Amino acid sequence: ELAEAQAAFDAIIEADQRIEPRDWMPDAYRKTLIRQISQHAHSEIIGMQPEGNWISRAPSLKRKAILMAKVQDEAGHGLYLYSAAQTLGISRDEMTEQLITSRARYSSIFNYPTPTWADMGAIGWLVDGAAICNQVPLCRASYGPYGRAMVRICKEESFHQRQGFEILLELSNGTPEQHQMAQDAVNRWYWPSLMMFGPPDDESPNSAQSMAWKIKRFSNDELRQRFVGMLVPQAEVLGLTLPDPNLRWNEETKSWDMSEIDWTEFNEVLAGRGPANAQRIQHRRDAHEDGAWVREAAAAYAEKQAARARA
Ligand code: FAQ
Repeated sequence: ELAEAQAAFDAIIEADQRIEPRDWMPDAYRKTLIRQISQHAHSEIIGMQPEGNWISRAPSLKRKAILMAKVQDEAGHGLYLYSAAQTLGISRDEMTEQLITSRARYSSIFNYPTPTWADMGAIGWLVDGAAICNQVPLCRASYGPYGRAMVRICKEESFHQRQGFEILLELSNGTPEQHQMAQDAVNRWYWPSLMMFGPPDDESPNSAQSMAWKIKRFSNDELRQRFVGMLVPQAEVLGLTLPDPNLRWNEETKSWDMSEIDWTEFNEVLAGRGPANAQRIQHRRDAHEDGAWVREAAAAYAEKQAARARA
């Protein structure tokens, strides 16, 4: 019977169709999806912090309204993704507990500080740009609830990416100081944004199986290459440079030559020793504790409504 279920699962994957929550699936497939989707959800939620830092200091009312809307979208993305993970049999409480006790990963990128307004531009352009590059193929992920969540998320990320580009364009064409501020932000965010795609293919333990299951459609290095190719012409329009003197198109290999990524820095951030790891988790933990009364009130209200419905 198990062999039959496995064969049915394999046939769905083979035919490029979707696995849905009630379908039988191998334990390892379920586990890998819970891992990836919950990490992704945590990234959206922790990712609100670096930008939240600038809501009260945005340079105009219009910029403040746009930034608030963007950060609110990120909360929404986190919620769809937690819901998608819940369809696999893990509870929201369990995922939150894993995050605030530092047992869960979230994207390395959100462990860097945001000292200037130009960082809002660099995050939109580079971080959302990398997110789109990574997530557009995930719209076709074999697990239905994940793929469908990605469709809407990608539409919103496209808007986020444009707003970041526009912030940098305006700064780049502003005063010399503003131009320099934009360039400094790009210099600080460029390498960490390349690290968002994960370790090199030959050091990526999960890739082969995730690609066989059609969760991932492209390897980490393939997507990183595609991302760099997107950035080069956009940096030219911005009048900003990418901080890699070795970056050039190689006609022979049909790929971008680039300097070696500092994988020691990546591993340090993953080990919890990045510039802002401790602060991000502390802030999330405090918010969770401060919000306890809201969760209790909501549960009490839901219970009262249910009792009324029963009466
Ligand atoms: N940071 O074997 P692989 C956003 C871990 S976008 C931290 O290659 P996999 C939008 C990896 O988990 C950011 N950890 O793993 C936004 C694994 O550890 P584990 C979120 C990383 O899963 C914008 C180990 O290294 N996007 O939030 C990172 O096949 C602006 C070995 O790696 C997603 O999560 C990293 N950068 O490939 C929000 C996209 N890279 O779990 C606010 C969905 C690797 O075995 C503001 N996720 N690791 O302990 C994915 O596509 C994949 O999970 C990868 C990693 C590509 C990230």
